[in-house]
Amino acid sequence: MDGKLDTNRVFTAEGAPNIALIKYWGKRDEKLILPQNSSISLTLSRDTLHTTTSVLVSSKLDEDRFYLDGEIQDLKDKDVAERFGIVGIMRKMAGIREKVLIVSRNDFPTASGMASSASGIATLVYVLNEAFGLGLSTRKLSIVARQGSGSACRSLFGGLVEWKRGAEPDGSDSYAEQVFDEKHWPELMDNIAIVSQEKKKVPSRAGMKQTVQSNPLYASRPAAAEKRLSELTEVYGKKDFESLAELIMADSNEMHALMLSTRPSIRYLNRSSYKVMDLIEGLNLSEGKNIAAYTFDAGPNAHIITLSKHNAKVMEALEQLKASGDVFDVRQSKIGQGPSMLGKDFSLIDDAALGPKAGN
Ligand code: 2P0
Repeated sequence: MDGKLDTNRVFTAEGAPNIALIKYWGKRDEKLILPQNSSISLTLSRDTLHTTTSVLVSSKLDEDRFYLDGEIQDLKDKDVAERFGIVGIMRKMAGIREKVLIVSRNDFPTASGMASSASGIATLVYVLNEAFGLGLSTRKLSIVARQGSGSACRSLFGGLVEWKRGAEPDGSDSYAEQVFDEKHWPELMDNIAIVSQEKKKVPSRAGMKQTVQSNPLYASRPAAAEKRLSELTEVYGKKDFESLAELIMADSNEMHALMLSTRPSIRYLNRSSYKVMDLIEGLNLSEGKNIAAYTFDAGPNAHIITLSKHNAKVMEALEQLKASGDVFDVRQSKIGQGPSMLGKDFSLIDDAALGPKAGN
């Protein structure tokens, strides 16, 4: 039994997922999580989707404990342990031995290709930096987060964020960096059309390894992604939505084509995902220009990037797919900021009992 814990020392932070516009799908180092190519993403608004994480560090805890969405996690489970390794890395950096109680909550469907691991790990690394008194720069935090889950490093910044591939074998130059902040293009937004809340069948980690190892088409991917990334940065700077949309859809389709042609074939998109693609392409055709772009992560849910002035048309078009039962919810998100600390009132750790507050 743990002794009485001082809940005045709870630290709480909030962070958000990101949606990659140029995708990361393949590692060159499995352990350090070093990618084959740089990637770039938009951080979503915490008003729409967020992770809240509370941490208590105490010598009175006799073991690390981690609750996710109200359920205690098995830290001996391989997948959990791989991601939780960042706690050990940060504890070592801080030179402390105390155990941690972590309570984390997502307000979006976990493991449905909605980047919950990115949001969760970025928020955890951010709050541990405070709880352990480390004072690391956001760049350093992105290097730690990367080792928990690659895409997590991008959620440490707001706006348009690049995860640089880097070249060093120790990963010291493979970090995330803000390219444009969220104020650069405030009209830009992401409508997330939820077509499924099922847990994905193939975890990204195993899937991308399979693609790199087995797919002869993969050879052309890293250079193509780097080229597209620099084009995207340029058109984003000029706020050229027409070109941005082309690059976004091309990169999503290229990644999903590589998944499809992996052996054994990996298919994350479902019939409803294809209907969203048809709908957006039809809308762009009828408008005579691109007013929206679809992009998909390792899951069937569609992210529809558009501008606020076109949003009513996009939402109206999506009504058709709601009526047919293909889309059952749409979450609208602006482009958001990186994580931030919350006050004591937001603590998810109960004052009396050891564990999450009721309802978490
Ligand atoms: C991305 N995805 O760039 C791509 C697009 C999914 C499709 O990063 O093994 O959870 O932990 O580094 O980051 C999902 O993979 O994989 C991902 P690990 P991660 O957002």
